[in-house]
Amino acid sequence: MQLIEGLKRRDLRALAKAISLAENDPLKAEEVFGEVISQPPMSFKVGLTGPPGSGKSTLIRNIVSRAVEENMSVGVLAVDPSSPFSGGALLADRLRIAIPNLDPSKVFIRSLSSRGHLGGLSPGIVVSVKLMDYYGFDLLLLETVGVGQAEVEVMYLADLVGVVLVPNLGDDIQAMKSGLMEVADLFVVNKCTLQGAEKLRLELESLIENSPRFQNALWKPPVFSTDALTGEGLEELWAFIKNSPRDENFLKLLEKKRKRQVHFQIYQSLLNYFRLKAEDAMKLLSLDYYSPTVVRELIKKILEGREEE
Ligand SMILES: Nc1nc2c(ncn2[C@@H]2O[C@H](COP(=O)(O)OP(=O)(O)OP(=O)(O)O)[C@@H](O)[C@H]2O)c(=O)[nH]1
Ligand SMILES: [Mg+2]
Repeated sequence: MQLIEGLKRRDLRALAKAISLAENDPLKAEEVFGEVISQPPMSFKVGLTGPPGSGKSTLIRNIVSRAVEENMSVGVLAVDPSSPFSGGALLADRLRIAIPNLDPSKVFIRSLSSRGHLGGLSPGIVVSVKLMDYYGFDLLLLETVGVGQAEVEVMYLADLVGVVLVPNLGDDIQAMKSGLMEVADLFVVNKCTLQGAEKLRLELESLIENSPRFQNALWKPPVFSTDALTGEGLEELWAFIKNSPRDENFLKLLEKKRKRQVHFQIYQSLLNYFRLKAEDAMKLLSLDYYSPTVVRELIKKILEGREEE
């Protein structure tokens, strides 16, 4: 198949087409690309998540610039809860403006919607990340807004996760911080020139110090203060990201994370399979009440591949 040949040649147009197929027909994509992408991870994947407007895309823009300066190839996947276009398209436009001589063979940007028809993580995401991973970018950046379970879950696909926060988000941020705490390997206090930035940084440091997750852990998330517009603190953040694949403690963490990634990928893939098959099967059902017997029948039919009967 031409598309597979293209993927093997690391042709970016083939990658773009393959992702479109994953978006439109995830089960088919798993079947078609299964063998090609059944490989150990090839790209170092860095995820950024955090509240809307905290500056994730602006930080990514800076990171891409730095990486390109160092002759690295970069893939960016912006995952938007609802629209597959707004976030990624905007990011791509801004990147083109920020880096005028952007070599299209070095930088690949895509956006996907994070949620599927029936809610939960959109079935195309796992395969899309795997496809981008297979391409073997020196750096693969994933952006999701840190609101909603599906969005935060995308971060389970990343090797290193940065949670981007900004000062003065109000009290509800407290709850969110604890949710984001679960996925964070590092924190970024962005817009650090705003009032309250130092307070937020201290708060985070004490949260990390007291969090059961990091008691006796070999990894404690560092906290970076940045201003993505002026570039303050970006060198430190970039140096940290760039050097982490060579950090002994990080490599130990990564070993655990990679196992969890595989579990997560398999789990999502199973969920998708049943979700999509069930969606088809339910179109043919007309029941006014819930019946476990019917559910069991459906499971049997799906497993036997007879769901279209
Ligand atoms: N003052 C200041 N403004 C910033 C900084 N970083 C980003 N901004 C601005 O904040 C706004 C949101 O930035 P984005 O990078 O789009 O934020 P985002 O987190 O990607 O937003 P969503 O993808 O919508 O969740 C833009 O107007 C940026 O110019 C910063 O460090 N300081
Ligand atoms: Mg964004």
